[in-house]
Amino acid sequence: MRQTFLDSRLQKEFEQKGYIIFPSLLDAARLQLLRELLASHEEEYAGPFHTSHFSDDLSYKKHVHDTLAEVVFPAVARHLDSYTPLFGNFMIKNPDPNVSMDLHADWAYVDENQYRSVAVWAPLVDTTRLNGRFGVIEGSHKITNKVRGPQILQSTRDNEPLWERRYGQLLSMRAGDVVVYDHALLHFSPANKSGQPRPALNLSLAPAEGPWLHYCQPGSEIELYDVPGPDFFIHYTHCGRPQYGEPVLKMKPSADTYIDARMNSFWKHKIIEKVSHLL
Ligand SMILES: O=C(O)CCC(=O)C(=O)O
Repeated sequence: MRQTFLDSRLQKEFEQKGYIIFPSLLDAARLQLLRELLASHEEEYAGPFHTSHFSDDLSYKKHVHDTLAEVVFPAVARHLDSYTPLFGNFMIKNPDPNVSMDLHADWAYVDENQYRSVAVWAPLVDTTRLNGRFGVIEGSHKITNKVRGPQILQSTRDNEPLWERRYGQLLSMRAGDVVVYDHALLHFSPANKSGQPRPALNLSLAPAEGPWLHYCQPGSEIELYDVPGPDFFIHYTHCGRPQYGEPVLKMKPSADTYIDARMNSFWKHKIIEKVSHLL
């Protein structure tokens, strides 16, 4: 497997847990630039959960992507083994006691049999018990499916609240802290009950040399596309067929089984991992 982190201890921890937290990675000057960017698009942030990813305003999406690539990426890149930004967006969770982000793993951006792609998630305010912290299921990146994308179901969706309660942990993060997580890691965030918006950013990174890919299921089959670069995602239509390129492969959705059985016995994976050094 191609390495993600330059430091071998970080690499080991990342392989084990599926994420690494970097406290105070974004300094005051960077946070200031990001808050200015946020303020400059205030009219966009309607609805309980806004992500620039699904905006129809291409210049807004591009402005967010370009600024995150310029401001956030260099701070993270020095820890990574030659990664490049593929797509950056805002994640703004407005106050609404009934809207949470359900458990999910992100789309796949690379062939995960050989490479790992990562997301950088960073809140632009301190996160608290009330405003929608970022939660993870540590180690779950080892058992999610490698074919992931819009409309491709990973699970029956019957048991997700149970897995979240049983295995989930909420990360305590302040403005400036960053979590770098494997796109295959299951994560979630509870509702924002604070009365104030909780802005955050998410920047997807992949090995610089490529190749990059995208799976989606616009109809009855899963389609695989080559991704030439960030423009592919900036011009992306809301969960539909990508605007650029032709599918290079089509697959039956049953090519991957649901993760329910693996998740229901996830505790076994945890125990085996804990004692693996004794075996
Ligand atoms: O910002 C959040 O609350 C959730 C973020 C998330 O799930 C994601 O970036 O995939």
